[in-house]
Amino acid sequence: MIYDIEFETLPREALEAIQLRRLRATLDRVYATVPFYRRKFEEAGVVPADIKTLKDLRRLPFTYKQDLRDNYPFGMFAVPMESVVRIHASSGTTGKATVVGYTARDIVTWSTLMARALASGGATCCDIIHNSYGYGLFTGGLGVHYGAERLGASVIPISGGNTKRQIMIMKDFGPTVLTSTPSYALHLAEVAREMGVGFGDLRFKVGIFGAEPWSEGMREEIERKLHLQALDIYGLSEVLGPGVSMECIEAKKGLHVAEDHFIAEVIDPDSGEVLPYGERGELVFTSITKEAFPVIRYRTRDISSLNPEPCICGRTSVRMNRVSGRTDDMLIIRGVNVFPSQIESVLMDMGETEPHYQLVVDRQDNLDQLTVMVEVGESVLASGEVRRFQDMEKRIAKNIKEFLGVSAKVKLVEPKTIARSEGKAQRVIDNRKF
Ligand code: DLL
Repeated sequence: MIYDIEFETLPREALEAIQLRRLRATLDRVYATVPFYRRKFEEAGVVPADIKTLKDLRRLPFTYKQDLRDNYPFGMFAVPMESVVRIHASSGTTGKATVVGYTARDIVTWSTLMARALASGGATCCDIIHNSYGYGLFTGGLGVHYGAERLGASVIPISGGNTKRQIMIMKDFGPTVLTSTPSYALHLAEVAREMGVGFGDLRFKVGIFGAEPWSEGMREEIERKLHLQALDIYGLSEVLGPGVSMECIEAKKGLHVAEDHFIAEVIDPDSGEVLPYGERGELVFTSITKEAFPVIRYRTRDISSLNPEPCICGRTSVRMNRVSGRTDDMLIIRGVNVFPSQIESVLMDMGETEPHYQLVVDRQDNLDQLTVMVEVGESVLASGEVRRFQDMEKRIAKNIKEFLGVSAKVKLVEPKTIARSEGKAQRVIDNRKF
């Protein structure tokens, strides 16, 4: 079903006319209200009035995650706080998280886009949605929740974790749509099997999975183990949250971008040049309807390509191909975004270990496991007390959990055990298969 039949099936010309009108209004607004954008535009020698066509967007400077951090927490909001009704943030050490805000109208926009997304996965008001995305500062839980309510479906706000209870609720309440990260979906299947519950006996027909990279191979595995159709949903807090793009159940081939709200570009990450349709590069988004937190040419670091071909579902928007990786070293561990540099800060702030560390990521029972290997100095080693090492491992793990919100196993190792490199240090060994 197409939720927003008028806007989701606009002829290209009409869509572009809307995009240009909304883009220009957004540019006028950020120039007037966000000192960061005014300064950046001035440095680039452009004023909003210079943007006369959609192609002129290329004249505007990019916005980076670092810009958000530099303006922490609310420096890039385009409305006064009294108009902000919701705040979300991505994980990060204190002072480094990226914080985003929404006006009441932004929440309506977001809910509508999420209702569209759920509907493009075949959900209707008759469905019961089991929402295992985390509720909290992360946009997944509340994003899906508001969309489900807007669609008129019944939503179970189960959030993540407490897996056995989730399986019990699935048996008792009979949900028909599952929303979670793809890795948690596989974990649910595993736990259900251990409990003697077959997904084939549950009522699920579709699962809407995202927030982390996954592959076609993983789609097949999920569909086989969970007896449902697995669809991909994409988004990021800086641009909106979930609902920036979503696959349709008819084609299951590429994610329809909500182009009446976001302009998508794919660029060469090194030169910054805009690439033609079909070529792979870094996704860049400009929001054209958001009030509290508009973003202009935001560099997502996600790698994908755009496909303008018409889709059998009838939607006319451009589709982005599955995100195949990132241009930076950000890891997504159980849905939490983690930069190796954040772990490094925790280690360095504690000052008890050497600056040689490595992060090993594995997937056990379909759950991500992060192990932080870090060298201790000769003097610590000389003390030779096992209890002291164990105590230190526990304290480091506790600090990582506290500052980054991610559970890690910490393993202290002897001096010079971690391979030294001549070029870039290999900080991460990611054994997960996407
Ligand atoms: O992960 C929003 C979201 C919630 C999307 C629920 C889908 C479902 P952030 O925590 O800000 O927001 O993380 C955004 O996650 O830049 C990508 O690197 C990655 N990501 C999100 N969706 C996908 C996906 C949410 N479908 C970052 N495939 C993004 C691959 C994804 N990576």
